Amino acid sequence: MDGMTSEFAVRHDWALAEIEAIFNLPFMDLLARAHAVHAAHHDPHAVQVSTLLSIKTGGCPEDCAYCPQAQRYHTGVEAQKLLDVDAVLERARAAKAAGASRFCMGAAWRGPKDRDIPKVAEMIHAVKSLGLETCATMGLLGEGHARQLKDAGLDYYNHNLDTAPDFYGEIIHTREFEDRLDTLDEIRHAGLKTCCGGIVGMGETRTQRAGLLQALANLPEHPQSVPINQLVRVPGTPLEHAPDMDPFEFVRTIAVTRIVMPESIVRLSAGRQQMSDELQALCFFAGAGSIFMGEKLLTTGNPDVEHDHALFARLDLHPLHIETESQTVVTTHADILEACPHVA
Ligand code: SAM
Ligand code: DTB
Ligand code: SF4
Repeated sequence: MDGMTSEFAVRHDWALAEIEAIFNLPFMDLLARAHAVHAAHHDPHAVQVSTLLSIKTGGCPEDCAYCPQAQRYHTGVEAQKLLDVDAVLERARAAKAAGASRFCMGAAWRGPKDRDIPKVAEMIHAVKSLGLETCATMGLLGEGHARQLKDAGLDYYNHNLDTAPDFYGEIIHTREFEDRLDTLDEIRHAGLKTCCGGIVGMGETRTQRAGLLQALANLPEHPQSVPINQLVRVPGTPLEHAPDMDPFEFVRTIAVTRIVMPESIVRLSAGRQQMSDELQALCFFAGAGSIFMGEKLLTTGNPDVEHDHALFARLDLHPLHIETESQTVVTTHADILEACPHVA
């Protein structure tokens, strides 16, 4: 295999030292290489747009040190019951009108109970029939859950590894890294697409960031969607005073993700509200091909939709065109301008 071939190949046998060596490349070389991989596998002018909705907020029994929804931390997030289907549909229609092609529903659960599944299945079915791709993130899945969600019309399930195996124990104590791998197996075996990534900026080392990417890239299949979240430091959580991370280190993380999982779509995920437009442009160049659009993530802020549309226009980016079984999703810039005429 020559150098070019191996650079673009899909591999599942990454050694930590190899990933660290990519991380340590001179910044410009790293970005050039990541962009070449990006352009070889994807349209670098297209960005997949997802919108998030918290369908069950707060009151979570888990202890994830980053999370504003853990009951045990005093973050001001009020616990709410599961939303009803009509409320979810209203938000999904608005997301579609703003240009989203995927709608992701998040629940602050350790995992769903058997009795929750029919209610969530109804939501998934309703959202899917709008012509949107569907994604759910609800924690650990029990026996048969993934299959029932798939049958309801779910396309993706999001379940993150969050951080490197050797840093994980400093962040979460109420579930093990292996529990996450088990849920990822359930997702894959049910025929769902996997959305799986992690968080950076929690005080981990560069080697540990490489360790997270190694764990992701050496899964039996690369997740189709890889969200890279920058920690949103929420007052009241144990990580509210986590040290600043150099923004260029974040760009490096996007670039290395791009290189080690060349066919996956890398999402520039949480933390965009804290980033400049220029930093986001570097992330798109380095291989980010997806964002969350909408004023809120789950409980924290996200850039204004108008600002994102204007950013796309300034960077000559356009939303990724996605054909669903039911209909074609709004995708062109002209469609968006029609739906939101106030966008310049
Ligand atoms: N409860 C489910 C679970 O933990 O899998 C689903 C919702 S949970 C909020 C989904 C993901 O959001 C987490 O795995 C984490 O990666 C991300 N997340 C949560 N709080 C965050 C924060 N403050 N900053 C960045 N990412 C965060
Ligand atoms: C993911 O990796 N990031 C999203 C989504 N998957 C569910 C969640 C980000 C949450 C940020 C904190 C909040 O808004 O509560
Ligand atoms: Fe609960 Fe998920 Fe937050 Fe962890 S990340 S505390 S499981 S809502």
